[in-house]
Amino acid sequence: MMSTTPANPQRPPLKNDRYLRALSKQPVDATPVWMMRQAGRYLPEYKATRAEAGDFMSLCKNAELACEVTLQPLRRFELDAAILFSDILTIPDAMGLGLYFETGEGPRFRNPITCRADVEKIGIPDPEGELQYVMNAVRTIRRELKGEVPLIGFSGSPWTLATYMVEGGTSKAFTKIKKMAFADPQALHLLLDKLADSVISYLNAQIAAGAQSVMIFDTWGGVLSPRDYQEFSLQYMAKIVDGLTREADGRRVPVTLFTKNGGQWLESIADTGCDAVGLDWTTNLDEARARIGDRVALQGNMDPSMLYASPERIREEVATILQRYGNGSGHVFNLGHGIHLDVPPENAGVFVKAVHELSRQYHQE
Ligand code: 1CP
Repeated sequence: MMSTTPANPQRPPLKNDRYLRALSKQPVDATPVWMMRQAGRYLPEYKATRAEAGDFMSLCKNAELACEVTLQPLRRFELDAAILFSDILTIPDAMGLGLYFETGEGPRFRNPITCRADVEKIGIPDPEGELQYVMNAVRTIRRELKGEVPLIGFSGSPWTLATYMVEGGTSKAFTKIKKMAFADPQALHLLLDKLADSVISYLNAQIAAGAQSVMIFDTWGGVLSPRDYQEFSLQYMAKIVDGLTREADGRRVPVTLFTKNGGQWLESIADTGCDAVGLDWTTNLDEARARIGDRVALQGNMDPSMLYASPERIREEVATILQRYGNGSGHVFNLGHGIHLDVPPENAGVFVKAVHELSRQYHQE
């Protein structure tokens, strides 16, 4: 049937929809590929724009510059998706925790959560209020993409956000948040519930502003025991999946859940009702596909450190991963975690090209 919807000049039809098709397991001509952290410090042009902005948060808060750095990797490589340039810590910042970046030390909070009273005080940020700068970036990027490739919106998982909020920054042992989990679980549940509600309204606002797919990063879910993962992380991601808008512009808005080190829980992650599960490199794609069958699509899963290798070795690894997934749609190629900041950009180019060239044989009919 012909569409009767008038064309929206802000939202032209997609020229390359491989990424969205693969997430819905519709046939594709080649496996789509993008890279976690594809905009970032491994690109000299990113460093230049960041210097122009001053610091990282000023870059996130300037829609034109955030759009510029989102598009930079797409000018170099034939990526099949763009990802919003922002950070997962925008929500805790909007909750009043005072995010700042210590040079070379990663994110920090001026006012971390230390007790139940702190949790009780925080509210749900308004996505078109304190977080409007993120929605402005989404609107600008969607317009400037001109329908070339889809735009991915994202958020952190409640558990992963809570680790930064309670630890006060990045952590190795997660003792403060685990102390809260085991000594005052009600306080942590209250925090996770507020975060889940915040993520739902934040991602739905990103979708309304133009994000065509969303991804939830659960970077630290893998530090929990199986039971605690279910209780403190997965339960809240399932609540988010339930609360998300799943269609926009007459098309499905696919949701990808990524738990780093979550390979042992693939079945339960798939059971949340998400469209795709992101994998790091510690699970083989053939085994993952055998375990979850055709229930969801899979995203991943090359070790990002492979991008230090020779072009031949990178191509060989891409070939192995494609072969493990096998024939048919349902695979979005990616790194198993973010690209490292000292990777030569040419090697990322070899990787992206190899995925397109070597995958066509798996999409013959
Ligand atoms: O320029 C700089 O010095 C800042 C480095 C940087 C960048 C480029 C940070 C600080 N955040 C980002 C952008 C970012 N972060 C994006 C968009 C860019 C893209 O993908 O192209 C995304 C999706 C994120 C998500 C993010 N931030 C995650 C989840 C994904 C993951 O890598 O596990 C996490 C855990 C963060 C927290 C964060 N923000 C910044 C850093 C260095 C970190 C990680 C700190 C840590 O290891 O604990």
